[in-house]
Amino acid sequence: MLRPQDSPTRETRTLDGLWDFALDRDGVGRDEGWWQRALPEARPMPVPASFNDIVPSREFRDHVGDAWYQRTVHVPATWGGGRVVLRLDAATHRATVWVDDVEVMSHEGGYTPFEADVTAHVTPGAAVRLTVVVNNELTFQSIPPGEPLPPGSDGRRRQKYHHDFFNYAGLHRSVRLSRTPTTYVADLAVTTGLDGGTGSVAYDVTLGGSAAGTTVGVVLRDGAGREVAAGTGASGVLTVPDVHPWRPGEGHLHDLVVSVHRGDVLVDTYVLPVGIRTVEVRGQQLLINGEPFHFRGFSKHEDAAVRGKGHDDALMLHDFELIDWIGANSIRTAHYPYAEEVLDLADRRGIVVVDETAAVGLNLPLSGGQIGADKRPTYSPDTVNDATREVHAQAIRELVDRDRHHPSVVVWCIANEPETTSEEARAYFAPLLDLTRALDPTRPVGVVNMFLAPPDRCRVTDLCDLVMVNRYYGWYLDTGDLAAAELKLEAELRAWAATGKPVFLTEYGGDAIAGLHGIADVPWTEEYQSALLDMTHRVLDRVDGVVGEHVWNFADFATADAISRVDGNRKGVFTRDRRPKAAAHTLRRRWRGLGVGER
Ligand code: BDP
Repeated sequence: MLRPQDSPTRETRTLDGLWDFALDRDGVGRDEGWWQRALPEARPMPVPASFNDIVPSREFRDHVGDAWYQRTVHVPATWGGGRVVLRLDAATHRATVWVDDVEVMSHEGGYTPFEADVTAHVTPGAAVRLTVVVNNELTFQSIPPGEPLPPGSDGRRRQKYHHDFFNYAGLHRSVRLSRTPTTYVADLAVTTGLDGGTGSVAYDVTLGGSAAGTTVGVVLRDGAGREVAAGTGASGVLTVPDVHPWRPGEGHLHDLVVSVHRGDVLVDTYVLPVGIRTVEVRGQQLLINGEPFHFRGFSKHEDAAVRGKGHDDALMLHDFELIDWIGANSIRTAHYPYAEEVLDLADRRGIVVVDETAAVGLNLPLSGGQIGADKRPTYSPDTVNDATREVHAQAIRELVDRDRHHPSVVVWCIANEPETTSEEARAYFAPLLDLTRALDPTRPVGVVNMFLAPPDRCRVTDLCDLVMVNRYYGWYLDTGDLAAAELKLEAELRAWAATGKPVFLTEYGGDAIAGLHGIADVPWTEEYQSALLDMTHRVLDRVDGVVGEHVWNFADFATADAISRVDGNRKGVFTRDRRPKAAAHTLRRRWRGLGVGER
């Protein structure tokens, strides 16, 4: 699925802004056909945003079930004779969409886009009623999983989930209506290569509509707009002598301009930004353009006060400025695919990305912050099962399809901290890893390992291209005893390194309440958070085969209520409103190589 864009032959309109909104408290909207008329007791709701924190009430924050969005959409009179497409960049966790009285699409999964050709249901020059019902229920057959709890004392529905971030829901990203020609570029597959100073771009164009009498041409332009290669035909390989590659820290992009002609008439044109670069795991190194790359950075979250997981350009830009300020070179999209705008910006700024599905919390022994509280097997006919795996496979297909053209993305991460010690876990993950490689043979793929599955017990990491481990020595283990933590972390990382694969510490860190200080090793203080990072870095610098360090987390973020959480998870190096804690300066000194007293 190609993203909508403006071009000489295409036009797009965003439908962002205030929509009408109604919580479906009693779950009656579908039976009563709410899409057929104005929503009952509608109130305004911003798109994009989570609905949970807009209204100051637990009813909104903790709502479980359906929530309805509606607005009027005017279809431009100039759009006659074209194809009209409605696209939602994300609806968390699933949605059904109506144009007037006609159901046009449904989608499962909260973090990938979906679209429908609605040409037959709209009239250029007239308005339609657009209705979306979003549902936030989590089950063992959703990604991420969850399950219903008995109703609360107020009679309201409740649910439980195993991941450590608030279950925000709603229309988190843009909604767009766009017009394309009826013969159009429907899909593009691009693979880049490098051979010394020569780059290559293999391309394959799929046309939609009637291809009769058309010719396809491509032109590749460098960042300065100069034509560096051209080709004819729907597929081929472009060769670029003296290529300017995309590389970490320098997001040089080319534009691949695809044009479809019928005779002399331009039928459609589509422009895809392309970064010419290679990625490879060789021995214990991860190579970008043949050069060893060391990940320095963070796992993040899409999370902010008021708007929850709603995408916001200002916050995104600010975060990238902070990433630059601190000297990081990479991020991981924990624990779900982020807005496409984030990857666009990472491409342009040369920030490297580990791109993750929303498969988090497939681990029942680790439940509600307690280990061993839930005795059920994670993988069984009644819990995570074959149906879950199919939903998970679809999430992988949609992630790879959406993000395969981003040069910033160098690793696929298909799950965070699942249960991986059982035979069932191996049987669950082996086909998913195979699927990812079949979809994209050009990038390494992995599963993030958690501490209950050390090297001698994990049954999944040996199937991965690299070792990705989250470790909280000094926090959840050896709390307050950094000397003990240092010994254990080193022993474990050495054991992982002995597997012969590159080792990436994908999470480490501890909570700190900004402004809380202490002299000795006192957990929750800014000093302790910094000391824990310093301890970890000493270990990382001693162990060969380590290719990366991603601190958990970039910023404090919201979670479900829990006695171990103080208004959310405080492992941020920045507060939720992006003020640096002491740890931010600690990291900046390391990552920018600053000497004592330098700022
Ligand atoms: C890790 C999880 C992450 C949590 C973190 C924590 O991957 O989602 O937020 O622990 O407990 O296990 O802070």
